[in-house]
Amino acid sequence: MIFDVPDPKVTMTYLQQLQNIDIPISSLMRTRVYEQTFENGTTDTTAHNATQTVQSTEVYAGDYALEVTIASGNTGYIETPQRPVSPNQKVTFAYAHKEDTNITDIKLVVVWYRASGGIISTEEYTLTPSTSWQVDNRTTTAPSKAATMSLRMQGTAGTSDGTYYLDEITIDLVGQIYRVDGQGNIMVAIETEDVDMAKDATLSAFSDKFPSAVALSDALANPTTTIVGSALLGWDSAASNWERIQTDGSGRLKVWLG
Ligand SMILES: [Ca+2]
Repeated sequence: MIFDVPDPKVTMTYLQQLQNIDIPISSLMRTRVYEQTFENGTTDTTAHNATQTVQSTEVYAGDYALEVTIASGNTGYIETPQRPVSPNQKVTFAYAHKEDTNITDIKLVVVWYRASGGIISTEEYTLTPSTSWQVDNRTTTAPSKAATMSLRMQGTAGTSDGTYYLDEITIDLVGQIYRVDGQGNIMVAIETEDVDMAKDATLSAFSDKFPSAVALSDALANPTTTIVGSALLGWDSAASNWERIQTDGSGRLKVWLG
C-alpha cells in the first residue's frame, strides 16, 4: 500500500497493525528517548557553572544550536533531562559540538541515577576540542540498579572565557525485542539433545523405588511442605555431580539470554 499524502489517522492504524507483526526474537530495536535539536528556539538542558543561549549564528543542522560559555579557569557543563533506562540496558548517545580556542578540555559525562534519585556512578569520555563541528557518539551499558540517566556536555576554559556550541543531542536505548506469551512470560528456546536411554536391565534396580505417574498425580496424599519440582540438566563429569535446571521461588525458569 502506498500513501501519497501522510494522514495521521492512516499512519496510526498502520502503526497499530505493526504491533501485531511477529518479530524475530533476534531483532535489535532502537528507541529514541531524547533528542534536542534546539529548532524550536528553546532548550530543556540545564546549565551548571556555565551560561547557555539558544542562537542561530553557529549551527550544525537546522536554524538553531546551543551556545555555552564557561568563565576563564572554570569547568562547567550542560545537562540533559534524565531519561529512563534499565540495568544492563545498552545506550547509544551522540551530539555535535564545536569549541573556540579558549576551551582547553571537553568531556562527555554519562550520569547513572538510581530510582530514589541519587547518582550511582558517572562515566567520563574525554573528547578532542574542535574548532569545526564534530559529531561524537558512544555506546555503553547501564549499571546495576540504574533507573534513569542523563548526559553532561562539559567544558573547561583556559585563561580567557571559553565558548562551545552543541546541536543534535540524541539518546537511544538499544535492545533486543523479546516475544512474550499472553501472561507476559518471555518465550525462549531451550536447546535439547537426544541421548540413548539406559537399558531396562539397569533401570529395573530402581523400578520399585518410585511410585507410578498415576500414583503421583492421583493417589499421593498432599504433602505438608512446599515441594518445588525440578528437572535434571545432566551429569557434569568434570564437577562429578548432577546439575538441575533452576527455578526461582515463583516457579520461573532461570535462563540467560546469551
Ligand atoms: Ca539545530
